[in-house]
Amino acid sequence: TSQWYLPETGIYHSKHPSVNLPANDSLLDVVSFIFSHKHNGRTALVDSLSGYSISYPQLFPLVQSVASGLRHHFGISQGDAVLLLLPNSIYLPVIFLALLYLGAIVIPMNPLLSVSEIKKQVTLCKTKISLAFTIYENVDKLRSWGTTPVIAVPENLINDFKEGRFSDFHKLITGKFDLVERPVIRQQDTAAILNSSGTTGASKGAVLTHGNFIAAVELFVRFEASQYEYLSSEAVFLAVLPMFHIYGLSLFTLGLLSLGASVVVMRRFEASEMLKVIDKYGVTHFPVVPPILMALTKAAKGLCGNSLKSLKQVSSGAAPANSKIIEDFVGAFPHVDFIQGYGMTESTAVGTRGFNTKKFSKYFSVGLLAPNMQAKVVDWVNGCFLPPGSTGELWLRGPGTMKEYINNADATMSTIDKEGWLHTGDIAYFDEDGYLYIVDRLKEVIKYNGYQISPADLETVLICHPEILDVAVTGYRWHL
Ligand code: 4UW
Repeated sequence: TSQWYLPETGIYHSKHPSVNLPANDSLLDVVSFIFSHKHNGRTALVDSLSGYSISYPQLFPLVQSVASGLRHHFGISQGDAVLLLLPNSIYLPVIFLALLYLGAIVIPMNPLLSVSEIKKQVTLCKTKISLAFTIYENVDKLRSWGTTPVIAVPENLINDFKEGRFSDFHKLITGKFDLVERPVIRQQDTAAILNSSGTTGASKGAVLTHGNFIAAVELFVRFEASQYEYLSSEAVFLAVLPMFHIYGLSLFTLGLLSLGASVVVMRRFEASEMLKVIDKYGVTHFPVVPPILMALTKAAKGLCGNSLKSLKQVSSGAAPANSKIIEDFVGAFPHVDFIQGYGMTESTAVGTRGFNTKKFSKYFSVGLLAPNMQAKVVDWVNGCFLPPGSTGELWLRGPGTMKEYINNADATMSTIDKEGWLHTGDIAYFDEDGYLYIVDRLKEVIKYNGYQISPADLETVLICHPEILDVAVTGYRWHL
């Protein structure tokens, strides 16, 4: 452990060689090299249901068209805040990249949120919303609340453009506008604000900069690709996990596109459809949360022929997967490389990733620290820094650490200390090989299918019920 753990300082260093982060200022500069590559017409994004796709050569012109249309028709410019209330869609990455092009601030949210929940999150950001993209069903809801303009995004171009309801989006995506000039963007400029309940209390807006996402692209996605020869531009990823959550956002809208991989987009999780999609598109890589892992294992029992044989890697994270779930999966899919990863909204998904080699198959671990990352394991009673094998609160330090919680200096200060350590609220230990194990949670957060639920937010909802006088919500770890 001499190189990666220093007992004098209590600091764990990544075992990976460090990565030189690009000095480019804009996130789009960093991922834009993909647009100039020759991908031989390879598919960038494909809608699993309709088969409608966007190829790499089509991607950048689309991004430019949408960016220019947003400027000319809707006046969107640098620093404007734009809501993205969308399920997974091949257009979500296009819109996200177009907004980054303009230097706008993207606020992605779950499209299933109620208007009052959306309102609450927006109020929290104290930001004027200049525009919202959402599904057609949400348009009236948002307009009645006063968010104008609202652009309805269709599921795919082929069927939905016959109807007038998507005319604004149609204009954006087909428009021949004068190209707008890109503003000067710096790495410390805000790219997105994502909801997170952090370690305590109600939801907060985690401010993530262009520099944070550049770190996510380089340290989380591109570094891993450099380690695995099969994670090349030949890879076909299945995007079931939501792109409004940090895991899907950093992976499907940025990281994978910067590799030239293909992303098969499923709008929602549906077990039998998922199996068909894997075979139909020859999916090789599947990022999941533990409930999907269980669904795959269950499905394996009834499989015949070559079904699901294209899968090469399944990576699970966002919530604990217990050893039984993992053993069952690995037993059912011996040909698949299974790893876990760990990250947080506040670290822009940069954390740890499993690196299984023939010698090591540490399935129960969430992996090794990403390059350029440091950690401490801290006894939360006496503040001592703990060596490998000892369990304490995990602290992380690295270039993915968010700028702040918007308009919440107290929460920011209690989460990121003066030395830049992000207090994760997770209880963990490193083993003698530097692999991290998450064993429990110190913080107040409930994870449902990988989504965060703040106990404080639930209390706020419950207390509105006329028959409820007082309420206290607490997490309960349910062992499957
Ligand atoms: N095991 C146990 C895990 C694990 C975990 C997360 O909603 P957020 O803010 O963010 C996420 C991000 C997940 C993620 C990022 C990058 C990556 O490579 C990956 O690989 C699979 C996953 O979920 O919630 C953060 C909180 O979620 C818990 C933990 O409590 C953390 O603080 N968590 N991953 N593998 N628990």
